[in-house]
Amino acid sequence: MERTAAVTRTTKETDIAVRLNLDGSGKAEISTGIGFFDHMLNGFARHGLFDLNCQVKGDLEVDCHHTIEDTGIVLGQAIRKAVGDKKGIVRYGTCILPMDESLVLCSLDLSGRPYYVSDVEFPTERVGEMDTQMVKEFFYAVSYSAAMNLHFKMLSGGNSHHMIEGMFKAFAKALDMAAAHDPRITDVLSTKGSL
Ligand SMILES: [Mn+2]
Repeated sequence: MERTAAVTRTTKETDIAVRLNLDGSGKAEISTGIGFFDHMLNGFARHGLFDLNCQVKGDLEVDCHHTIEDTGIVLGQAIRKAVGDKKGIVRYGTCILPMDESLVLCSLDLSGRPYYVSDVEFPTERVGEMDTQMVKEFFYAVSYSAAMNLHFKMLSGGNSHHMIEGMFKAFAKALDMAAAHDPRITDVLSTKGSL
């Protein structure tokens, strides 16, 4: 059975609809109004082999902040819903991913306890229409709304586009690993008995 979730969220600032299939094949339909952010979400779906439909209408006349942060909230909610009771899944996922000169580490735990840690600083303020400050806001929102412990370390940085793209792809592959089933795990992988 495929693990899917559909989440919508409407506020005075944004109108967001996300459909996610953790057991997909990398099909993405993304429209956020921010070209570079679309490029990142496409990479997330493709490299995590998730199916992701993400339709966002945000107040881009203000700036990109609400649109990107709120997409993180809704994507996190969809991840949390799609992983469900977490029975039989690996729970932890880690990826070290190269993107030309950049090398990024992402490690996460679908622990039920939100925590976000990152040492990443970007050399430029923007990539396209996206403020690089919003990378933290996006992943922080994903981490608390998915209730996951999420870490990033930039082992080697350089070009902001490469650094951010490496983060989205490493996150996708780490999440795919954490959400994967292991036939040896018959219940929830925790000595507490729940996650
Ligand atoms: Mn690119």
